[in-house]
Amino acid sequence: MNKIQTWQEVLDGLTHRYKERVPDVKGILEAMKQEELLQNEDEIENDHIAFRTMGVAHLGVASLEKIFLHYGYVKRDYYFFPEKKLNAWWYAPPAEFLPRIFISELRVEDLSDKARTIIHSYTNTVTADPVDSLDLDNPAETIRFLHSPLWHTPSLDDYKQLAAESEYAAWVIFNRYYLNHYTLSVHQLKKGYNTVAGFNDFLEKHGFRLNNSGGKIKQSPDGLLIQSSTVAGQVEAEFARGEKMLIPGSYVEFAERRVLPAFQHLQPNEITRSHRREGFEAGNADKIFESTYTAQAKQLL
Ligand code: OOG
Ligand code: NI
Repeated sequence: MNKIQTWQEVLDGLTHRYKERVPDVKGILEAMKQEELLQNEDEIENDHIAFRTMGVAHLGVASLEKIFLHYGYVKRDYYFFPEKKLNAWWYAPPAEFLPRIFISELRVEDLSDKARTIIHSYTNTVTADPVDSLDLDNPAETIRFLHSPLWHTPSLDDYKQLAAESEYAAWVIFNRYYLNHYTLSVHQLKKGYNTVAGFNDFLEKHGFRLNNSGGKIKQSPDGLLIQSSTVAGQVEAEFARGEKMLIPGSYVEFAERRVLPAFQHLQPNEITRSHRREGFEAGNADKIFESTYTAQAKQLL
C-alpha cells in the first residue's frame, strides 16, 4: 500500500466514526439525494477536514501534524485567533482529490492559572510525543490512535470550569482527536445549490440549523471563499464517576471557492481546484469555531 492509499484508509475510518456521531451528515446526504443533487455519496467533494488540539508539550499541532506530513501533506499558512487564544495552520493534500486539513491548537499558556492547571492535570500524563511511537504505515493502528483517549476521562466539574473560560478547551478535553468537521464543496453542485447562499436555503428548508455567529454566510474580504456550517449536535457524554451530560459534538461545513479572476475566461468543464480560491480565511474561521459553542446550541432547543 502506498502512502496515499494508507491515508485514504485512515480517512475512511475517521469518516465512519464521524457519521455515527453526527446524524446531520446522513440527514444532509439523504436530503441531497431527494433533491437530486447527487445519486451516490462518492460524488461529494470534501473540501477539508478539521482537528483540534491542546497546545502543550508532546501534543499540539507539532505532534498531530506529523501524521499528515507523513502521508504527503504540505504545511501552508498560519492563522492566529487572539480572542479565542488559538493558533491554526492548513495543510495542502498530496493529490487534488484529497481534502485539505485544518488543524488548530489552544494556546494553553495564555489561559488563566486555573484553566491551565486543569488542562495540565490531564495532559501531564503524556510524557513523550505519542505520534513518535506510531506505525503510520499501518492504517488500523493510526485510526485506533486518533479514536483513543490521550488522557483520563475528565470530570464533569472540570469540563464545566473549562467551558466557562474556553469552550474550545472543554470541547478538546472531552472530544480529543475526533473529526471536528468535514466540508462539502458546494460550487460543483447544480445551479441554485452551487453557492453557499443557495445551499443554506436548501439546508434550512430541510430543517438543519446553521451557525449564525457573524451571520450565516461567512465571506472572505476578496469575496472568493464563502463558508457556512451547521450547529454541532449534542452528544451524550459520560464523564468520570459515570456523570452524564449532553455536550456539543461535531458539525458539518459547506464551502464555495470561487474561480480566481485570472481564470474567469475558462469554460466550466476546464476548471479544476487549482483555478479556485485556495487556503482559509481567519475572519471566517473565527466564527466557524463557534459551531460547537453553547450559544449556538441554544438554537437546537
Ligand atoms: C475550525 C473552525 C475553522 C474553517 O474552515 O475556517 C474552520 C474548528 O471549529 O475547529 O473550520
Ligand atoms: Ni472548516
